[in-house]
Amino acid sequence: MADARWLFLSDAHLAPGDTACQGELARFLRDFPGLTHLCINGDLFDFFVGFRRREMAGFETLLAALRDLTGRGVTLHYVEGNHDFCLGPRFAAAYGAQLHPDHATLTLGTQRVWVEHGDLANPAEHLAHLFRWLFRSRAALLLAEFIGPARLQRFGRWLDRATGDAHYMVRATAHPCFRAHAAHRIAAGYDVVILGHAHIPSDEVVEAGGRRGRYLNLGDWLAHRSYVTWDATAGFRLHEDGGAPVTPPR
Ligand SMILES: [Mn+2]
Repeated sequence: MADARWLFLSDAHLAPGDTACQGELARFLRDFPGLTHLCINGDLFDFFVGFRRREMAGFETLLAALRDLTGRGVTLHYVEGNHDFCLGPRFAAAYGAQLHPDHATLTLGTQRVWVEHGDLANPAEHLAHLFRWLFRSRAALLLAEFIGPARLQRFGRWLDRATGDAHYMVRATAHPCFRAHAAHRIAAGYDVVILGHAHIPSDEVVEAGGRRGRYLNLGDWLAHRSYVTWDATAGFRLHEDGGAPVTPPR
């Protein structure tokens, strides 16, 4: 564990067939120095559902990169978001991923870490909550198998265009919700809470329930090229613009 180097990243919102964006992220992951653990914290894809025997088309570049990483021994955790969900056992086996439909809990060094996409943090996102519940129901999964990946993807893209701008505005003005969500977990005994979904990178000390913890928001890969790293020496660090750390080691 002494040489472990973690990378946490979310909200790339990769579009099917966009090999330029997928290629850039694939190269970033492939060339990331010393990477031992990758944790994707949701919304890697703009719309992605796991099928029992089929794969959604147009994401081959990035999926091949994930398979290459785990093939060379990198541990892959995938916390599902509100745009990529129900990935299921076939996806886990194909890409060597450990799936977390709701959240992941980790211990890094001496710190207890809670990782969650964050779409449930904002009470104003009624529609997103409804879709999360609806899409993960057994009936929806059966219906998805019937509809098939190609038609479902067209539906997902339409849904995102129809609701995306409104959701973004709701998120952008709601950062206290994400901090409050983190405070709740810190009060419950976690030391570090990592969320995504807000598309706003953030690194804050949060005091709650007589405890002191840290709230990190990954921001997004889509616009900020932001991400978080952890190693035993530097601890957690937030990076922006695909490079230099915004926060010093602590
Ligand atoms: Mn999201």
